[in-house]
Amino acid sequence: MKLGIGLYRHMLTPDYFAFARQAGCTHAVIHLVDYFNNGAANPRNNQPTGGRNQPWGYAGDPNQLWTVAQLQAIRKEMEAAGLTLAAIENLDPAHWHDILLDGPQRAAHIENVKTIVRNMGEAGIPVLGYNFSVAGVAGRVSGPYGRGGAVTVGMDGAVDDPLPNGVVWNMIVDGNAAQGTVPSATHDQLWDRLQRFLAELVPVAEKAGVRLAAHPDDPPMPFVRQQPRLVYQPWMYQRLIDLAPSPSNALELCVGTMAEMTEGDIYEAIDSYSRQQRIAYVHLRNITGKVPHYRETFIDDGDVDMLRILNILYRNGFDGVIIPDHAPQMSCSAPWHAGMAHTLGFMAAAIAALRKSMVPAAP
Ligand SMILES: [Mn+2]
Repeated sequence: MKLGIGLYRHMLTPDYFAFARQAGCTHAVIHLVDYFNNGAANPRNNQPTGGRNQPWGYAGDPNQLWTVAQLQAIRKEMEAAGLTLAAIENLDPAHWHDILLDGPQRAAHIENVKTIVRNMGEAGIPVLGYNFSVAGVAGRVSGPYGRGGAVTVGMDGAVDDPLPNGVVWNMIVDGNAAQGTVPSATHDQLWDRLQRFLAELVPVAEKAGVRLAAHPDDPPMPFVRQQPRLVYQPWMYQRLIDLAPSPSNALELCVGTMAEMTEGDIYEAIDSYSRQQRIAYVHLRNITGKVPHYRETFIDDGDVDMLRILNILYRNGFDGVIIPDHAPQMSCSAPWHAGMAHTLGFMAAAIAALRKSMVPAAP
C-alpha cells in the first residue's frame, strides 16, 4: 500500500510536490483537466463542488490531446521532487463527450482516448482514472458541516434539473450550444455505451501497459439531472468488471462514494474487489449519511471504520496507491493544505500500524 496525494492541474508546481513529500507521500495522482477554467462559481481553493445548475468551468481545447513530451516532462519533474506519478485522473470532456452521449463525434473521440492511452503508456504513466458519466458530479452543497465548523461538501436532496445543451460531465463543452436540454438516456443505453467503450479501449490499454480505472458515480443516485448513472450501488462495480476480464479494466475505488450508496455492505464490497485484484487505486474519504442526504467528514469522524477498510486492503495484498479524496477545509490561512495534512497523517499512521500488526498481508 502506497501513500499518495491527488493534485489538481493548478497544483502541479514545486511547492505542492514538496508539500506532498513532506506529508509522507511517495506517489501522486494528477488531474490535467482544469475543472476551474472560467468557472465563476467554482473557486480553486477547494474541490470543484458542482452546485445546482452550476457547471464547474469550460472544458479544454478539443484539438489538443496530452502529448508524450508533455506527459514525460510532468513525470520527470515530479520524480525530481521525489514523487512517482501513479495516475492521471479524468479525461477532458472536450476529448470524449460524444462517447458518453453516443453523439456524432463518437468515432473521433474513441480515437482521442486511444491516443491518450498510448501516449500515457509511452510516457510511463500506468493508470488512467475515468468517470463514465453524462451529468458528472453535480447537485452538491457546501457549508460548515464538519467537526468544529470545518467547511465540507454534501447533498441536500436530489437535483433533477435537466442538463442544458453544451454541458457534459458538468463542464461546458460548447458555450454556443443551441437552447434546450440534453435528452435523457436509459440505464441500458448507458451500459451499452460503456461496453462498447471498453471493447475498443481495453485491448489498446493492455498493449500500452495502462490500466483504465473507473470511478463510481458521485453522488451515487440512479439519475442526476435526468441522466442515468452506472455505478450507484456497490454491486454494480462487479457488472463493470465483468464486461472485460482484464487487469486493464480496473477500478478507481472511491470509499466515500461507496459509503454514500444506499444498499450493500462497504466492507464486503471492498473485500471482494480487492480479492479480485481489480482495484487500481483508492480514494479515501469519510462521510455521514446516505444519498440524497449526506455530508463529507474528517477522515476519523464519519460512518466508515477507516482502519477496517485499510486492514481489508492490506490483508488482500493491495499494493496500489491510496490518496485522500477530498478533505474538509480547516480554519487557517491554508485550509486545503491543513485538511490534506490531517488526512495524510491519519493515513500514514494507519498504514504504519498495519505493517507492524500481527496480521500478515496476503502472499
Ligand atoms: Mn472519489
